[in-house]
Amino acid sequence: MSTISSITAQEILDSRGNPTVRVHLELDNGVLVSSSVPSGASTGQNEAVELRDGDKTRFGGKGVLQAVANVNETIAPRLLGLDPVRQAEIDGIMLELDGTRNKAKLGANAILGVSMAAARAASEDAGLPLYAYLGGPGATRLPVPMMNILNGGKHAANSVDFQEFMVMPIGAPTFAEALRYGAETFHTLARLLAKKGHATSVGDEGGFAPNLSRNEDACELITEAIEAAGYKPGRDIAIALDPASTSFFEDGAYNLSHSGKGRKSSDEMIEMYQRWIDTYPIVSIEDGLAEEDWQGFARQTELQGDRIQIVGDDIFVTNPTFIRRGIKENSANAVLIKLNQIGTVTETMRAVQLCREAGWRFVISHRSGETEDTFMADFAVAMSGGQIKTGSLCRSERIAKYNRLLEIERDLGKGAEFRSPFVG
Ligand code: 2PG
Ligand code: MG
Repeated sequence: MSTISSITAQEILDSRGNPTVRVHLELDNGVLVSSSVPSGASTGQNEAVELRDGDKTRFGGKGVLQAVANVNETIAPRLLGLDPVRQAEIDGIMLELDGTRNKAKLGANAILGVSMAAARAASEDAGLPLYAYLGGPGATRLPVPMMNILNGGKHAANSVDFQEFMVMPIGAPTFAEALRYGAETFHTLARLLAKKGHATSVGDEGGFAPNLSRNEDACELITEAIEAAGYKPGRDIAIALDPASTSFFEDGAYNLSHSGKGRKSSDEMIEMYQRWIDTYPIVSIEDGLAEEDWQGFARQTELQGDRIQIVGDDIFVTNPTFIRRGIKENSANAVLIKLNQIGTVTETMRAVQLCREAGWRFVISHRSGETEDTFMADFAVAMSGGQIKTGSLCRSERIAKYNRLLEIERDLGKGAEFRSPFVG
């Protein structure tokens, strides 16, 4: 048995140039690992608290020195001497030390950094890759990627209200091929945009961020790009959306102000999605409605849930309490799973378990602020849900996850599975 001999944290930068937490954890046998915490922009109100210093003289108030100090001074002394395989106990001690409902005291960024580092140290100590340690010998399923190739909303400064337009290579035979389908479509979309006189600069997650006159144009352009890249829309490559509509829900209505399309009611949004589903090869819509709009979610699921995947992100915030309510109220049929929304590996795994028990799907997801840490790629294979959302086909903080999945697929060799949740 090896035990934790040191835990230290430091402030680093994420992909948007904002501070975040990196934790270094060492075992008494010399195993040394680190983990870095991601950070979101379109956050749900019930997410675990990301502790920021608020000191305007540093990083505009976004520093994380307090979270770093919480790791070094409060968390570390309590965990020294523990075996890192005792993940649930380690996470439980941190929950107890924090004592709040939403990790407001120590910060979910402090807690998650340690939680992920413990898992990684345990896997190294066991001589197993992280996915195999967390998922066991059954962790052989590579996820189908949702690749966000056109950005809007809070992730870009353009005229598109909806945050994410993603391609999903549902007909690819392997993960490596899925990645190639996506990359080719991405580059074809660049040429198409340039030809039509649009900008080809990218947003936070590496998708293009053109100024389009209608949100729907994004679906049209992507469908065109899929075809021009030599694929059949809907068979080889489908479309997934994350409007992130909490971010434009104001006074009880959806305010499409970026595109100047005015305000829409919940029902009007659902009608619009219906039209889009009938027109474009859409298989999944995440946060098509706002986190407060539980009724709208249930209505959309009732009307469209047998045709497409309805994913809840802001509404569930990876929190078993909200997921349970969603299951009871039929609010969706899938959950977006983000480690930092809930703040520990153990609780994230419990959220995934709830989905499995309810027969719901789940998608392991990055945040718009990422680092070179690839924990979530291994986590997606370990959880075997068959779906991952980790951005576009450029920007190394996104590509690092895809490259890690390529390695895992190679590692697994003939044992690797790649099965779309939307085919057969
Ligand atoms: C989302 C995420 C990730 P953010 O809404 O699903 O794409 O965005 O990290 O900004 O919350
Ligand atoms: Mg989302």
